[in-house]
Amino acid sequence: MGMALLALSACGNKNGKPAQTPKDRTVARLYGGVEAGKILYGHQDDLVYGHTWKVEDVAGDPLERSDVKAVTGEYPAVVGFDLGGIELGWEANLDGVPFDLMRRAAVTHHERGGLVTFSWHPRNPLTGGDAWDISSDAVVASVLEGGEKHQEFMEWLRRAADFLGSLKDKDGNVIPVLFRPWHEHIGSWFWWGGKLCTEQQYKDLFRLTYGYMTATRGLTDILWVYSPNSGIGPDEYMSRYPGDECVDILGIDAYQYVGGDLKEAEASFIEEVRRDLTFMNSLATEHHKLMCLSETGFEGIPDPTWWTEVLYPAIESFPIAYVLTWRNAHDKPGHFYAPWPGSADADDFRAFHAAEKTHFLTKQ
Ligand code: BMA
Repeated sequence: MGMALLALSACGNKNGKPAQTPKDRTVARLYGGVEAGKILYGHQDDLVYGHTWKVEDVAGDPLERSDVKAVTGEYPAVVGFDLGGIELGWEANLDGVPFDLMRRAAVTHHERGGLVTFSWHPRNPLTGGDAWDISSDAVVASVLEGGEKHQEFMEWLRRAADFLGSLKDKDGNVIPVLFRPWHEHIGSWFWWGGKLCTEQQYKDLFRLTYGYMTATRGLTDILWVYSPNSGIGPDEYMSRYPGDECVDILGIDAYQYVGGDLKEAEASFIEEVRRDLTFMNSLATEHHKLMCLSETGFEGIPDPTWWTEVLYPAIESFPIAYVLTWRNAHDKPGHFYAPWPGSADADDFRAFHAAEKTHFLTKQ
């Protein structure tokens, strides 16, 4: 914390090497952070609403509000957004964030020196339900080549690509962003989940998405994040890996839950995250990839010392580029994963912010 994101490494044409692309520079910057022993902190939807304020409150403003900044004085280094709804041409996403506002927030965060990551909870193209509609195991097959929904699905990809391609900086260049489609796919709670399609079909879905975005649409500055859910081992983790050519970062989504005793649940969460990051570290080394904790959190943060006593010890000894906690919903008071002014964990989050390994964004 307390300093700008690491300076970009020099680019250019020295020694006949090809010039670095914006993606190369972003990858280099992430490696730089890892080598410096830093973990970037990220928060979903940080700039577009928070625990005490709504999307409408920032619709026309310079996007300076942030629960994280209100508590620590700094923005998160990484901000996440979700594309759910873009596929149908909706004006706002599944959580009510207008795509125009999301675009402005993404570009603003990039221009402040931060990193932007996109997840996607698209509707179910076969049943018309939402991403969580698992009533049919024929959905992935239906969108692949030869499937009855293939043409329609290509339109969905077109709309997502149009949005990602519309994220341009002041000079008109498309900004490099992280994209993390088809996440939490070993478990079976999304239509692309483990029991809903074969390994091959999942890989084909990922590759279709990658191929369309890069080869067809020229969106070559996207950093691709592969993020299965937690609670699995390395074999399951890799069982649906679409290939080194279409993945840049190995992620995992791991949430803390509590059923019985809080301290026991926390101890097993720490153990689980350490187990995940240990095998991912070997895989990342073997496959020459970055790694991250792509989603985490404890809904409602029932333990006011969760940040320094649970999350920090779980991650501090691993070379993860970033950790992202989920959103602070404005319309569901108990659905928050980051502090807000007056939340019980605010002091502890300030200690997490001040800790040696965490890194936030200093406004330039
Ligand atoms: C889930 C919840 C939902 C939300 C979805 C997509 O984890 O936060 O309320 O709609 O993510 O953002």
